[in-house]
Amino acid sequence: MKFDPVEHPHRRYNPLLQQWILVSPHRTKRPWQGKQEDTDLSQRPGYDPKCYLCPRNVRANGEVNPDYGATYVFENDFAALLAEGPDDTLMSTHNGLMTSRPVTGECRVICFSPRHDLTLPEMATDEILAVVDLWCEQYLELVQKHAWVQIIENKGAIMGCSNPHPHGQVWAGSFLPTEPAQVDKSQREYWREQGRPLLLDYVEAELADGSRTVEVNDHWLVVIPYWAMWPYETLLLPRRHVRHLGELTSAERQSMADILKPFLTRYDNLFETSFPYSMGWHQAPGKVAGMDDNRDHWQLHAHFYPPLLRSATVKKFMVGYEMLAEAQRDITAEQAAAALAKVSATEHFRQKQK
Ligand code: H2U
Repeated sequence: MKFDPVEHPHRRYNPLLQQWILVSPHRTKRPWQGKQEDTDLSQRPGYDPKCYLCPRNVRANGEVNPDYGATYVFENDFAALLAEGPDDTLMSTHNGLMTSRPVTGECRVICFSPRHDLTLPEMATDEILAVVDLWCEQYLELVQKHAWVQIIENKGAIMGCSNPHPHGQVWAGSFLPTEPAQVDKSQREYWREQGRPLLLDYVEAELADGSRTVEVNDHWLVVIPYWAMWPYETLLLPRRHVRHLGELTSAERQSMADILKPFLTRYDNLFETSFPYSMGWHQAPGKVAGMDDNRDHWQLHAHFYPPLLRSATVKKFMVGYEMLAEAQRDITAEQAAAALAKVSATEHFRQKQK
């Protein structure tokens, strides 16, 4: 039988995580009588007196936000990582079956805009650029002191986001977390074998192929990765070797803002909803105990993991087989890219509704 990736179940390999994922394209034909998510299409006010992220408002700990005009950063009042703690010692008993070690770090909240009613794709490009600049500054400052700086955005109630005000977070800690540790190892091995960054070779392969490309400009590429796990998962990648956000030129920062706008507009237009996702940057770690200082194998990249599958109300559940055996997806990466290519990158659905 001749292999047809649109008909035949197959597995694809994720070289960053060194894991396989199961692709079952024929499964999109199954009927859906399961859970439907709520959609919130209500227009929020530009300022909400009850929002703890809006300018001039009082936060949960009693502090007052300044009357900020663009972006605003503050220490998370409920930080998961704390600056002070016991010395890092490995505590291990029962032949290593019960092992732990203390960690330290800091967490910040980053407000993208004073406007309560906006999200990144609805912001002007120069306002998005202010967020890009903030990501770069936060990384450069925090990587001096910490092993790993994780910049994230959780968008939408479905992703557990507690507040619709446009914002992200930064968690910086004394250790290399599990996923970045694997991505470091994979890139290091590829670099040793090929003498080039893994993700730079990948960018060139995707640019030559084109079937998974969502957006491309002079400096950046957005693709549905060949090994995507979430239905509309994307990777945002620079087109040259860049190890971290601090190495971007001002033209590349501008160009990132230029590509985020149409790319995220496509996301929102796909199901005519403010597209929920978790996104985050992976980039060169700082000083890591027991690791050399060479970071040449690293290539900066951002992952976007949106949960929606069929519509604004039907999400992909990572349960059952996914939890107990292996991640699985229904539509192929190429089908997802084709669906995003069909919708407008320039006119946001909310503008059309007005
Ligand atoms: P999420 O909506 O993604 O959960 O992010 C909001 C963060 O804001 C959350 O981590 C913090 C929460 O701890 N926060 C404050 O630091 N101060 C507040 O007054 C409320 C929420």
